Amino acid sequence: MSLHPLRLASALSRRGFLRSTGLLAAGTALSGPLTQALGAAGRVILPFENGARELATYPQKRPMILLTARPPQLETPFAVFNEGILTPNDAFFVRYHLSGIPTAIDPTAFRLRVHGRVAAPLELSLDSLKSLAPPVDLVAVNQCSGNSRGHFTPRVNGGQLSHGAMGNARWTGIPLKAVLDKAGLLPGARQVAFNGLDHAPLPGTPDYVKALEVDHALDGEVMLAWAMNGADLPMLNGYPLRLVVPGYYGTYWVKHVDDIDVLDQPFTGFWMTPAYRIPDNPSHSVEPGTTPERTIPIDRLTIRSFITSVTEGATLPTGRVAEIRGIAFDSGHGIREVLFSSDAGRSWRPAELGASLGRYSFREWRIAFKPASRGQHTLMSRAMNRIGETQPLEPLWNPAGYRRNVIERVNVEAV
Ligand SMILES: Nc1nc2c(c(=O)[nH]1)N[C@H]1C(S)=C(S)[C@@H](COP(=O)(O)O)O[C@H]1N2
Ligand SMILES: [Mo]
Repeated sequence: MSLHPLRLASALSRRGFLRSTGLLAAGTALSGPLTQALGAAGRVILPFENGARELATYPQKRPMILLTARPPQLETPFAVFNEGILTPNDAFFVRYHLSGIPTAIDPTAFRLRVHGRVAAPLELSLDSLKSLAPPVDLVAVNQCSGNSRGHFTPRVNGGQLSHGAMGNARWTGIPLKAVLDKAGLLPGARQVAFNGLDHAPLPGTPDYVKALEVDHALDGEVMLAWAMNGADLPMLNGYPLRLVVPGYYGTYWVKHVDDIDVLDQPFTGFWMTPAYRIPDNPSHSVEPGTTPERTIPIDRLTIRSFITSVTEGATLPTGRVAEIRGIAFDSGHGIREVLFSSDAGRSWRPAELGASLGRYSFREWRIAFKPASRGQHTLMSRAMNRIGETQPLEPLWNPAGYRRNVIERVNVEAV
Protein backbone atom coordinates (compact mmCIF):
# COMPACT_ATOMS: atom_id res chain seq x y z
CA MET A 1 0.00 0.00 0.00
CA SER A 2 1.42 3.38 -0.94
CA LEU A 3 0.70 6.51 1.09
CA HIS A 4 -1.42 9.21 -0.53
CA PRO A 5 0.84 12.30 -0.84
CA LEU A 6 -1.33 14.26 1.57
CA ARG A 7 -1.21 11.46 4.15
CA LEU A 8 2.55 11.44 3.79
CA ALA A 9 2.55 15.17 4.46
CA SER A 10 0.64 14.79 7.69
CA ALA A 11 2.91 11.92 8.75
CA LEU A 12 5.84 14.32 8.35
CA SER A 13 4.03 17.21 9.96
CA ARG A 14 4.70 16.37 13.62
CA ARG A 15 8.40 16.77 13.06
CA GLY A 16 7.95 20.01 11.08
CA PHE A 17 5.64 21.46 13.69
CA LEU A 18 7.93 20.69 16.63
CA ARG A 19 10.81 22.25 14.77
CA SER A 20 8.87 25.45 14.15
CA THR A 21 7.44 25.75 17.67
CA GLY A 22 10.99 25.30 18.98
CA LEU A 23 11.86 28.39 17.04
CA LEU A 24 9.03 30.32 18.60
CA ALA A 25 9.24 29.12 22.18
CA ALA A 26 11.24 32.14 23.33
CA GLY A 27 8.29 34.39 24.15
CA THR A 28 5.61 36.66 22.85
CA ALA A 29 7.73 38.61 20.38
CA LEU A 30 7.63 35.97 17.68
CA SER A 31 10.42 35.83 15.21
CA GLY A 32 11.51 33.49 12.48
CA PRO A 33 12.38 33.34 8.82
CA LEU A 34 8.79 34.03 7.81
CA THR A 35 9.69 35.06 4.30
CA GLN A 36 11.43 31.77 3.69
CA ALA A 37 10.33 28.18 3.98
CA LEU A 38 12.05 26.22 6.76
CA GLY A 39 12.32 23.25 4.50
CA ALA A 40 10.72 21.19 1.80
CA ALA A 41 8.55 18.32 3.00
CA GLY A 42 7.35 16.56 -0.11
CA ARG A 43 5.26 17.31 -3.16
CA VAL A 44 1.62 17.21 -4.23
CA ILE A 45 -0.04 17.30 -7.62
CA LEU A 46 -3.14 19.52 -7.72
CA PRO A 47 -5.78 18.31 -10.19
CA PHE A 48 -5.17 20.74 -13.07
CA GLU A 49 -2.40 21.45 -15.57
CA ASN A 50 0.87 22.67 -13.98
CA GLY A 51 -0.47 21.56 -10.60
CA ALA A 52 2.82 20.19 -9.18
CA ARG A 53 3.59 21.92 -5.87
CA GLU A 54 6.13 21.64 -3.07
CA LEU A 55 5.00 21.12 0.48
CA ALA A 56 6.84 23.62 2.68
CA THR A 57 7.17 24.13 6.42
CA TYR A 58 6.89 27.62 7.91
CA PRO A 59 6.92 28.72 11.57
CA GLN A 60 3.72 27.62 13.36
CA LYS A 61 2.60 25.67 10.27
CA ARG A 62 2.60 22.00 9.36
CA PRO A 63 3.70 21.23 5.78
CA MET A 64 1.53 23.34 3.48
CA ILE A 65 1.13 23.56 -0.29
CA LEU A 66 3.51 26.30 -1.45
CA LEU A 67 2.04 28.69 -4.02
CA THR A 68 4.65 31.46 -3.67
CA ALA A 69 7.48 32.04 -1.19
CA ARG A 70 7.74 35.84 -1.55
CA PRO A 71 5.30 36.70 -0.12
CA PRO A 72 4.35 33.41 1.55
CA GLN A 73 1.16 31.99 0.06
CA LEU A 74 0.28 28.61 1.51
CA GLU A 75 -2.66 26.39 0.64
CA THR A 76 -4.21 23.91 3.07
CA PRO A 77 -3.80 20.25 2.02
CA PHE A 78 -7.38 19.18 1.29
CA ALA A 79 -7.23 16.13 3.61
CA VAL A 80 -7.25 18.59 6.55
CA PHE A 81 -10.93 19.38 5.86
CA ASN A 82 -11.79 15.79 6.72
CA GLU A 83 -10.03 15.97 10.11
CA GLY A 84 -12.70 18.11 11.74
CA ILE A 85 -15.06 21.00 11.21
CA LEU A 86 -12.58 23.60 12.57
CA THR A 87 -9.41 24.11 10.57
CA PRO A 88 -6.38 23.83 12.88
CA ASN A 89 -4.27 26.98 13.18
CA ASP A 90 -1.15 25.16 11.97
CA ALA A 91 -3.00 24.10 8.78
CA PHE A 92 -4.87 27.35 8.07
CA PHE A 93 -4.07 28.83 4.64
CA VAL A 94 -1.94 31.95 4.24
CA ARG A 95 -2.43 34.71 1.70
CA TYR A 96 -0.34 37.89 1.37
CA HIS A 97 -0.01 40.40 -1.46
CA LEU A 98 3.18 42.22 -0.45
CA SER A 99 6.50 40.72 0.55
CA GLY A 100 7.14 43.28 3.32
CA ILE A 101 5.43 41.19 5.99
CA PRO A 102 6.08 41.57 9.71
CA THR A 103 8.40 38.92 11.14
CA ALA A 104 8.51 40.09 14.77
CA ILE A 105 5.85 42.04 16.65
CA ASP A 106 6.16 43.17 20.25
CA PRO A 107 2.61 42.89 21.61
CA THR A 108 3.31 45.38 24.41
CA ALA A 109 4.42 48.06 21.92
CA PHE A 110 1.59 47.37 19.44
CA ARG A 111 -0.98 50.17 19.05
CA LEU A 112 -4.23 50.32 17.09
CA ARG A 113 -4.84 53.85 15.76
CA VAL A 114 -8.37 55.03 15.01
CA HIS A 115 -8.63 58.38 13.24
CA GLY A 116 -10.35 60.34 10.48
CA ARG A 117 -14.01 61.37 10.83
CA VAL A 118 -14.15 60.62 14.56
CA ALA A 119 -14.81 62.77 17.62
CA ALA A 120 -11.96 61.26 19.65
CA PRO A 121 -9.01 59.66 17.82
CA LEU A 122 -7.71 56.59 19.67
CA GLU A 123 -4.41 54.84 20.19
CA LEU A 124 -5.19 51.54 21.86
CA SER A 125 -2.78 49.00 23.30
CA LEU A 126 -3.82 45.36 23.00
CA ASP A 127 -4.75 45.30 26.68
CA SER A 128 -6.93 48.40 26.48
CA LEU A 129 -8.56 47.08 23.30
CA LYS A 130 -9.36 43.78 25.01
CA SER A 131 -11.01 45.57 27.94
CA LEU A 132 -13.17 47.89 25.78
CA ALA A 133 -16.01 45.37 25.56
CA PRO A 134 -16.80 41.81 26.62
CA PRO A 135 -15.02 39.38 24.25
CA VAL A 136 -17.13 37.59 21.67
CA ASP A 137 -16.62 34.23 19.95
CA LEU A 138 -17.76 33.44 16.44
CA VAL A 139 -17.11 30.47 14.17
CA ALA A 140 -16.71 31.71 10.60
CA VAL A 141 -15.22 30.69 7.26
CA ASN A 142 -12.37 32.75 5.85
CA GLN A 143 -12.15 32.03 2.11
CA CYS A 144 -9.99 33.71 -0.52
CA SER A 145 -11.90 35.15 -3.48
CA GLY A 146 -9.63 33.09 -5.75
CA ASN A 147 -10.04 29.79 -3.91
CA SER A 148 -10.24 27.02 -6.59
CA ARG A 149 -9.06 29.43 -9.32
CA GLY A 150 -6.88 26.71 -10.87
CA HIS A 151 -10.06 24.83 -11.83
CA PHE A 152 -11.36 27.60 -14.11
CA THR A 153 -11.74 26.88 -17.84
CA PRO A 154 -10.66 28.77 -19.77
CA ARG A 155 -7.77 29.31 -17.36
CA VAL A 156 -7.36 32.78 -15.80
CA ASN A 157 -4.39 34.71 -14.41
CA GLY A 158 -3.72 34.75 -10.68
CA GLY A 159 -2.66 32.21 -8.05
CA GLN A 160 -3.49 28.74 -9.37
CA LEU A 161 -5.20 27.45 -6.25
CA SER A 162 -7.10 24.25 -5.70
CA HIS A 163 -9.71 24.16 -2.92
CA GLY A 164 -7.38 24.86 0.03
CA ALA A 165 -7.58 28.68 0.26
CA MET A 166 -10.37 28.46 2.83
CA GLY A 167 -10.62 27.62 6.50
CA ASN A 168 -13.12 27.60 9.35
CA ALA A 169 -12.10 28.86 12.79
CA ARG A 170 -13.53 30.06 16.09
CA TRP A 171 -12.50 33.72 16.26
CA THR A 172 -12.24 35.62 19.55
CA GLY A 173 -12.22 39.39 19.74
CA ILE A 174 -14.51 42.37 20.22
CA PRO A 175 -17.05 43.88 17.84
CA LEU A 176 -15.50 46.56 15.64
CA LYS A 177 -18.56 48.62 16.63
CA ALA A 178 -17.25 48.89 20.22
CA VAL A 179 -14.07 50.59 18.97
CA LEU A 180 -15.89 52.88 16.51
CA ASP A 181 -18.42 53.85 19.20
CA LYS A 182 -15.59 54.68 21.59
CA ALA A 183 -14.03 56.97 18.95
CA GLY A 184 -17.46 58.40 18.06
CA LEU A 185 -18.18 58.65 14.33
CA LEU A 186 -18.83 62.18 13.09
CA PRO A 187 -21.64 63.07 10.67
CA GLY A 188 -20.55 62.42 7.12
CA ALA A 189 -18.61 59.23 7.91
CA ARG A 190 -19.16 56.93 4.90
CA GLN A 191 -16.54 54.23 4.87
CA VAL A 192 -13.96 52.76 7.22
CA ALA A 193 -10.53 51.82 5.84
CA PHE A 194 -8.25 49.20 7.41
CA ASN A 195 -4.47 48.98 7.09
CA GLY A 196 -2.07 46.44 8.56
CA LEU A 197 1.63 46.27 9.42
CA ASP A 198 2.69 44.74 6.10
CA HIS A 199 3.95 47.00 3.35
CA ALA A 200 5.27 46.93 -0.19
CA PRO A 201 8.98 46.17 -0.51
CA LEU A 202 9.36 48.99 -3.06
CA PRO A 203 7.80 52.44 -3.28
CA GLY A 204 5.16 52.57 -6.00
CA THR A 205 3.37 49.36 -5.03
CA PRO A 206 0.21 50.32 -3.16
CA ASP A 207 -0.09 49.36 0.52
CA TYR A 208 -2.73 46.72 1.33
CA VAL A 209 -5.77 48.72 2.48
CA LYS A 210 -9.43 47.63 2.36
CA ALA A 211 -12.62 49.49 3.22
CA LEU A 212 -16.14 48.69 4.40
CA GLU A 213 -19.28 50.83 4.27
CA VAL A 214 -19.97 52.48 7.65
CA ASP A 215 -23.23 50.54 8.18
CA HIS A 216 -21.40 47.26 7.62
CA ALA A 217 -18.56 48.27 9.96
CA LEU A 218 -21.17 49.08 12.65
CA ASP A 219 -23.26 45.91 12.23
CA GLY A 220 -21.96 44.44 15.50
CA GLU A 221 -20.74 41.27 13.75
CA VAL A 222 -17.58 42.55 12.09
CA MET A 223 -14.91 41.84 14.63
CA LEU A 224 -11.37 42.74 15.66
CA ALA A 225 -9.98 39.32 16.60
CA TRP A 226 -6.81 38.41 18.49
CA ALA A 227 -7.36 34.65 18.77
CA MET A 228 -8.44 31.75 16.62
CA ASN A 229 -9.41 28.33 17.92
CA GLY A 230 -8.51 29.42 21.44
CA ALA A 231 -4.91 30.49 20.74
CA ASP A 232 -3.19 33.71 19.67
CA LEU A 233 -3.40 34.28 15.91
CA PRO A 234 -0.42 32.64 14.20
CA MET A 235 1.99 35.28 12.91
CA LEU A 236 1.17 34.42 9.30
CA ASN A 237 -2.59 34.75 9.95
CA GLY A 238 -2.39 38.31 11.27
CA TYR A 239 -0.88 38.36 14.77
CA PRO A 240 -1.68 40.21 16.99
CA LEU A 241 -5.01 41.52 15.58
CA ARG A 242 -7.08 41.03 12.43
CA LEU A 243 -10.41 42.00 11.03
CA VAL A 244 -13.05 39.23 10.79
CA VAL A 245 -15.83 40.02 8.33
CA PRO A 246 -18.31 37.13 8.63
CA GLY A 247 -19.80 35.97 5.33
CA TYR A 248 -17.43 38.11 3.24
CA TYR A 249 -14.41 37.03 1.21
CA GLY A 250 -11.01 36.97 2.93
CA THR A 251 -9.79 40.07 1.08
CA TYR A 252 -11.59 42.19 3.73
CA TRP A 253 -10.13 40.29 6.67
CA VAL A 254 -7.13 42.65 7.07
CA LYS A 255 -4.28 41.07 9.03
CA HIS A 256 -1.96 42.76 11.57
CA VAL A 257 -4.48 45.64 11.51
CA ASP A 258 -3.04 48.70 13.27
CA ASP A 259 -4.77 51.59 11.51
CA ILE A 260 -8.47 52.39 11.12
CA ASP A 261 -9.34 55.48 9.11
CA VAL A 262 -12.93 56.76 9.04
CA LEU A 263 -13.54 58.38 5.65
CA ASP A 264 -16.13 60.87 4.41
CA GLN A 265 -15.96 59.44 0.89
CA PRO A 266 -15.58 56.01 -0.73
CA PHE A 267 -12.04 54.66 -0.56
CA THR A 268 -10.51 54.26 -4.02
CA GLY A 269 -7.14 52.63 -3.23
CA PHE A 270 -5.75 49.98 -5.61
CA TRP A 271 -7.01 46.95 -3.61
CA MET A 272 -10.62 48.22 -3.86
CA THR A 273 -10.32 49.65 -7.41
CA PRO A 274 -9.34 48.03 -9.80
CA ALA A 275 -8.47 44.94 -7.71
CA TYR A 276 -11.04 42.55 -6.23
CA ARG A 277 -13.96 43.46 -8.44
CA ILE A 278 -16.66 41.28 -9.99
CA PRO A 279 -19.02 41.77 -12.94
CA ASP A 280 -21.96 44.02 -12.00
CA ASN A 281 -24.80 41.71 -13.03
CA PRO A 282 -27.02 39.26 -11.13
CA SER A 283 -24.81 36.19 -11.70
CA HIS A 284 -21.56 38.22 -11.34
CA SER A 285 -20.24 36.33 -14.36
CA VAL A 286 -19.55 36.89 -18.06
CA GLU A 287 -19.15 34.71 -21.16
CA PRO A 288 -15.81 32.92 -20.82
CA GLY A 289 -13.03 35.00 -22.34
CA THR A 290 -14.94 38.32 -22.27
CA THR A 291 -14.54 41.43 -20.11
CA PRO A 292 -17.40 42.83 -17.99
CA GLU A 293 -18.70 46.30 -18.84
CA ARG A 294 -19.17 47.38 -15.25
CA THR A 295 -17.78 45.97 -12.01
CA ILE A 296 -18.45 46.24 -8.28
CA PRO A 297 -16.29 45.28 -5.26
CA ILE A 298 -16.47 41.58 -4.42
CA ASP A 299 -18.58 40.98 -1.32
CA ARG A 300 -20.29 37.88 0.09
CA LEU A 301 -19.30 34.24 -0.20
CA THR A 302 -21.09 32.00 -2.68
CA ILE A 303 -22.64 28.78 -1.38
CA ARG A 304 -20.36 25.72 -1.70
CA SER A 305 -20.07 22.10 -0.63
CA PHE A 306 -17.33 19.49 -0.80
CA ILE A 307 -16.95 15.78 -0.33
CA THR A 308 -14.03 15.37 2.10
CA SER A 309 -13.92 11.67 3.07
CA VAL A 310 -12.98 10.31 -0.35
CA THR A 311 -10.82 11.92 -3.00
CA GLU A 312 -10.48 11.47 -6.74
CA GLY A 313 -9.52 7.91 -7.66
CA ALA A 314 -10.31 6.41 -4.24
CA THR A 315 -11.43 2.77 -4.20
CA LEU A 316 -14.48 1.47 -2.33
CA PRO A 317 -15.58 -2.15 -1.89
CA THR A 318 -18.51 -3.07 -4.16
CA GLY A 319 -21.72 -3.99 -2.33
CA ARG A 320 -20.60 -2.63 1.02
CA VAL A 321 -21.89 0.49 2.76
CA ALA A 322 -19.40 3.34 2.98
CA GLU A 323 -20.05 6.56 4.86
CA ILE A 324 -19.44 9.61 2.67
CA ARG A 325 -18.76 12.82 4.56
CA GLY A 326 -18.27 16.45 3.61
CA ILE A 327 -18.74 20.12 4.41
CA ALA A 328 -21.01 22.92 3.18
CA PHE A 329 -21.09 26.67 3.84
CA ASP A 330 -22.59 29.90 2.56
CA SER A 331 -22.40 33.61 3.39
CA GLY A 332 -24.36 33.26 6.62
CA HIS A 333 -27.98 32.59 5.68
CA GLY A 334 -27.39 29.06 6.91
CA ILE A 335 -27.29 25.68 5.16
CA ARG A 336 -30.75 24.17 4.81
CA GLU A 337 -29.97 21.03 2.83
CA VAL A 338 -27.17 19.09 1.18
CA LEU A 339 -28.07 16.67 -1.62
CA PHE A 340 -25.81 13.80 -2.68
CA SER A 341 -25.57 12.01 -6.00
CA SER A 342 -23.60 8.86 -6.79
CA ASP A 343 -24.62 8.74 -10.46
CA ALA A 344 -23.13 11.96 -11.84
CA GLY A 345 -26.21 14.02 -10.99
CA ARG A 346 -29.00 11.85 -12.45
CA SER A 347 -30.52 11.26 -9.02
CA TRP A 348 -30.10 13.00 -5.68
CA ARG A 349 -30.87 12.18 -2.05
CA PRO A 350 -30.58 14.33 1.06
CA ALA A 351 -27.57 13.93 3.34
CA GLU A 352 -27.77 14.16 7.12
CA LEU A 353 -26.49 17.46 8.50
CA GLY A 354 -24.15 17.54 11.49
CA ALA A 355 -24.45 19.87 14.48
CA SER A 356 -24.45 23.57 13.63
CA LEU A 357 -21.59 25.72 14.94
CA GLY A 358 -23.39 28.84 13.74
CA ARG A 359 -24.54 30.16 10.41
CA TYR A 360 -21.07 31.36 9.26
CA SER A 361 -19.39 28.01 9.95
CA PHE A 362 -18.65 24.95 7.85
CA ARG A 363 -21.55 22.52 8.32
CA GLU A 364 -20.74 18.85 8.33
CA TRP A 365 -22.86 16.39 6.33
CA ARG A 366 -22.80 12.62 5.90
CA ILE A 367 -24.59 9.92 3.95
CA ALA A 368 -24.39 6.15 3.44
CA PHE A 369 -23.36 5.01 -0.04
CA LYS A 370 -23.34 1.39 -1.21
CA PRO A 371 -21.81 1.00 -4.69
CA ALA A 372 -24.02 -1.68 -6.28
CA SER A 373 -21.76 -2.35 -9.25
CA ARG A 374 -18.04 -2.47 -9.94
CA GLY A 375 -16.42 0.37 -11.82
CA GLN A 376 -16.44 4.15 -11.71
CA HIS A 377 -19.03 6.15 -9.74
CA THR A 378 -19.19 9.95 -9.94
CA LEU A 379 -20.03 11.44 -6.55
CA MET A 380 -21.41 14.98 -6.21
CA SER A 381 -22.83 17.17 -3.45
CA ARG A 382 -25.08 20.19 -3.79
CA ALA A 383 -25.91 22.57 -0.95
CA MET A 384 -28.93 24.85 -0.60
CA ASN A 385 -29.27 27.64 1.98
CA ARG A 386 -32.25 29.11 3.81
CA ILE A 387 -32.93 31.71 1.09
CA GLY A 388 -32.86 29.12 -1.70
CA GLU A 389 -29.39 29.82 -3.09
CA THR A 390 -27.80 26.69 -4.49
CA GLN A 391 -24.76 25.60 -6.50
CA PRO A 392 -24.88 25.64 -10.30
CA LEU A 393 -24.39 22.50 -12.41
CA GLU A 394 -22.22 24.43 -14.87
CA PRO A 395 -19.43 26.75 -13.69
CA LEU A 396 -19.85 30.54 -13.89
CA TRP A 397 -16.85 32.41 -15.29
CA ASN A 398 -15.25 35.80 -14.54
CA PRO A 399 -11.83 37.12 -15.61
CA ALA A 400 -10.31 37.15 -12.11
CA GLY A 401 -11.34 33.58 -11.28
CA TYR A 402 -13.33 34.52 -8.19
CA ARG A 403 -16.34 32.96 -6.43
CA ARG A 404 -16.18 29.42 -7.84
CA ASN A 405 -19.15 27.43 -6.56
CA VAL A 406 -20.03 24.87 -9.22
CA ILE A 407 -21.03 21.41 -7.97
CA GLU A 408 -17.72 19.52 -7.65
CA ARG A 409 -17.27 15.89 -8.73
CA VAL A 410 -15.26 13.08 -7.19
CA ASN A 411 -14.79 9.89 -9.22
CA VAL A 412 -14.34 6.75 -7.13
CA GLU A 413 -13.77 3.16 -8.22
CA ALA A 414 -15.83 0.32 -6.76
CA VAL A 415 -13.70 -2.83 -6.68
N1 LIG B 1 -2.46 42.89 6.00
C1 LIG B 1 -2.96 42.07 5.07
N2 LIG B 1 -4.15 41.50 5.32
C2 LIG B 1 -4.70 40.64 4.42
C3 LIG B 1 -4.05 40.36 3.18
C4 LIG B 1 -2.80 40.99 2.94
O1 LIG B 1 -2.16 40.81 1.90
N3 LIG B 1 -2.29 41.83 3.92
N4 LIG B 1 -4.66 39.51 2.29
C5 LIG B 1 -6.11 39.31 2.41
C6 LIG B 1 -6.62 38.19 1.63
S1 LIG B 1 -6.84 38.44 -0.04
C7 LIG B 1 -7.06 37.02 2.22
S2 LIG B 1 -7.76 35.79 1.30
C8 LIG B 1 -6.93 36.81 3.67
C9 LIG B 1 -6.27 35.49 3.99
O2 LIG B 1 -6.17 35.29 5.37
P1 LIG B 1 -5.11 34.26 5.95
O3 LIG B 1 -3.77 34.55 5.33
O4 LIG B 1 -5.15 34.40 7.42
O5 LIG B 1 -5.61 32.89 5.54
O6 LIG B 1 -6.18 37.84 4.29
C10 LIG B 1 -6.53 39.13 3.87
N5 LIG B 1 -5.88 40.08 4.72
MO1 LIG C 1 -7.74 36.55 -1.01
